[in-house]
Amino acid sequence: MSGRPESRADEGYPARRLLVLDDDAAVRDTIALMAKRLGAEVRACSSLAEFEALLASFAPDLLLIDLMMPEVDGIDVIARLGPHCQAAIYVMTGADKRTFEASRGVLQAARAEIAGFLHKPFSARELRQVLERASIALPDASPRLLRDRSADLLSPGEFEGAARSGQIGPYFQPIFYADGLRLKGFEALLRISGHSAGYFAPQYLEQLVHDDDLSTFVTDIVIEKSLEFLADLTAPDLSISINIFGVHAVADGFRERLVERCAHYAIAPSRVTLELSEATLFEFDERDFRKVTQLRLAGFGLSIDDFGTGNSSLGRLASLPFSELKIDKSFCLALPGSESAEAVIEACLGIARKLDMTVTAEGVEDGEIAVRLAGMGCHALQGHFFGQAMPAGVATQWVRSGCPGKSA
Ligand code: G
Ligand code: MN
Repeated sequence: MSGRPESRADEGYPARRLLVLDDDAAVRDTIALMAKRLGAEVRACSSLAEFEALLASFAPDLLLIDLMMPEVDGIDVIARLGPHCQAAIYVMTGADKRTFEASRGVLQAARAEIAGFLHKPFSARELRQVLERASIALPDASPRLLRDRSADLLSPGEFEGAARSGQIGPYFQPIFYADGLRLKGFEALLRISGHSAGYFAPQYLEQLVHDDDLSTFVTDIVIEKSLEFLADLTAPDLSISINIFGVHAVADGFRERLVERCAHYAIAPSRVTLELSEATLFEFDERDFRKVTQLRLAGFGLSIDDFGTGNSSLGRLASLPFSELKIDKSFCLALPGSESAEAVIEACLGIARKLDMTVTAEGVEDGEIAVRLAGMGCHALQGHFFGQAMPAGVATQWVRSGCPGKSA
């Protein structure tokens, strides 16, 4: 950083239009000064009336809203913005940590699209990260990058059409060993080609959950394309993780078909990990337990995905032969300031150690968190810091050229 100008506007980041709502004049002035230096255009205000007027006249693309103001309730302000607000919303507060975390939970529950949270006092560097993140509109950008995407959303009929015509398939996101240097493999993530730049809305997953025929069709494509991708890589150390709905994993004939497809591509089952969400476990009965155990006995890795968000009991986790636990990204994203997220991650690592499971942390967005998670004992790391999901051809080229841009 030494001697570099503060402004990033000259490095290809489009100027941001930032609107700040805070009752404290000193905070408003400081943020305005920091943001201007970073090349953003700034307006700041302290009342709801001014805020709403500026929202219309200034048309900000980034909002920074204080949650603790004597006369305005930040949570209500955000609730009033409604789903059509085009700006990325960042909230800030100087509340104590647990209140801050609870507010964050309330906001996330009420409105999924909060772009980020800043705990006061924050540094110019933290603000810079916010401005930069909001500026880089990557195609596979995290849902935290805010745009109202409802206009892009395919109707259920269009979605089914896209799936049936082969436009829905896997992109591949890299997973690194915790040293950050060695590639472990990829996770196959569903994306729609040629539409919404690869974004996959939660509504589509819902549709798949409710349409067994369509989800079976899509799952078969994902498995086939993933195995084909892995075979093409011609790198026998690399593995692939595939998300599977519980109902498919335990369906009659699934294991036999998967064994046959792996044999077709000369891929050892141990290189294929099936990810089942923690919530799935809750629905499993005895027959399902047997089917899942048989998958493991056939040599496949079994991963419990989004761990920490479902309702599974530790007893269930212990009685199934999972080989990997994937800590849900919400905990890793919250890690910088959240003691409760740290507690959950430590508890996950503790139980995994006892049950002889490896641990992969998802949602690793910066190097400091990567180092911290590695230090805590995670085996593998996945997230935008290491790379976004890429189409098969791009991912193959990326591996062949030595994984450029791998950061740690
Ligand atoms: O449910 P599962 O854990 O398989 O979901 C993975 C999802 O997480 C994908 O949609 C992927 O795009 C997203 N994702 C991957 N890496 C990151 C990251 O670093 N940050 C965030 N916010 N999301 C990520
Ligand atoms: Mn997953």
